[in-house]
Amino acid sequence: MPANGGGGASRLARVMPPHYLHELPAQDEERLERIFQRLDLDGNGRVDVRDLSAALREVGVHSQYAQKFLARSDRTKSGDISLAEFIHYVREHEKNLRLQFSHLDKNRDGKIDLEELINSFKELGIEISREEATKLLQRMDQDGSLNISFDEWRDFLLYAPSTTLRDIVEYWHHATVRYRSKIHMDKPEHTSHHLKPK
Ligand SMILES: [Ca+2]
Ligand SMILES: [Ca+2]
Ligand SMILES: [Ca+2]
Repeated sequence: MPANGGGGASRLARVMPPHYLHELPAQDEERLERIFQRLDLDGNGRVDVRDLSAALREVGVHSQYAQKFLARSDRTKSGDISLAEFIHYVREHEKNLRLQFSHLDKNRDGKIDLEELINSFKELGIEISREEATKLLQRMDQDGSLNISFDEWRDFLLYAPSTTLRDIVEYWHHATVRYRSKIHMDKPEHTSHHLKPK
């Protein structure tokens, strides 16, 4: 096995149970293209900080994260993001989100429940009440199942500035508006890819 090249996917396959690996690369690319097209408000094939700020406001995330997202994904330093830059960045970001998700999902059932959430905070040295933890969980829990699936985790943390648990928690607190209610109000196609079998 080569020391560096191409190890990402196979490494994931070894540490992740099958339900962590449900999405095929082609589906994945389509999903990211759809997100990009929604972001690109004037349809010029580029996403800039204005597009990002608008999208973030819509999901209740502070627009300071728009600049951070741009800084991390704009590889050419052109001040905007092409589809290729977007896909490249988000894939890497989601891979890291997946690893972090698996750390929190102690019993490996593919969901983060309230106990797992409280325990993870504790490990981090953060004291959190049950009520507070429940509120955080509900912000991310789009389908009201009282736990967090990987898709919910991934969609909610798309614009998180890093995937360390500390940064995730800080971002989570900043994402003030209930994500779920917003999604249900507009753009029903946003959720359809979860429901529609390919
Ligand atoms: Ca660029
Ligand atoms: Ca679990
Ligand atoms: Ca859920």
